[in-house]
Amino acid sequence: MAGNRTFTMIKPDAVENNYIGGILKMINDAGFKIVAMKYTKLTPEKAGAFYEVHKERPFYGELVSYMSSGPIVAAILEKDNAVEDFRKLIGATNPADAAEGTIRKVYAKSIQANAVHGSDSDENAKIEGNFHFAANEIFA
Ligand code: 3AN
Repeated sequence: MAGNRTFTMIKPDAVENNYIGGILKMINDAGFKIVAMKYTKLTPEKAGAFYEVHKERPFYGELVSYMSSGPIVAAILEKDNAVEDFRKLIGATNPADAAEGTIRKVYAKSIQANAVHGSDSDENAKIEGNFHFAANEIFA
C-alpha cells in the first residue's frame, strides 16, 4: 500500500523570487497537510550528500552548487498516496514539459532551477525526511 507522507524542498530560485507563499498555497489546495517545515540553507557538503544518488550524472557538481546557493524550505507533507500525488502536482523535471496547473509549470525557470523537489518513492521520502528532520520535529 502506498504511504501517506512525502518530502519536498522549495529550491533556491523559488525562495529568491518570493514564491514560497504561492507554492505552499498550491500544496495546501491540493489537499496536502504540512507536518514539518523549516527555512534553512544547505552547505555544499549537505547538498552533496542529499543528491548522492546523482553522483555519476554530468550535472551533479552544478546541482550541488545550485542547491547550496541560497536558502530553501524543506517540508514533510501528508496525504493519501502522497508520493505519487505530489509528483503529479509538481510536474515534469523540465518545466518546458510540465503540464498546465503543475507547480513547475507556474514557478520553475529551467530544468535545474525547477522550483521544487519531490521524493520519487516511499523509501526515498522516508530517507529524505529523516535527512532534514528529527523525529520530534514531525507532527501528525
Ligand atoms: P526530479 O527532481 O524531477 O525527480 P531528477 O531526480 O532526475 O528529477 O533530478 C534531480 C534534480 O537534478 C532536478 N530537480 C534538477 O534540479 C536537476 N536536474 C535534473 N536533470 C538535469 C539536467 N539535465 N541538467 C541540470 N540539472 C538537472
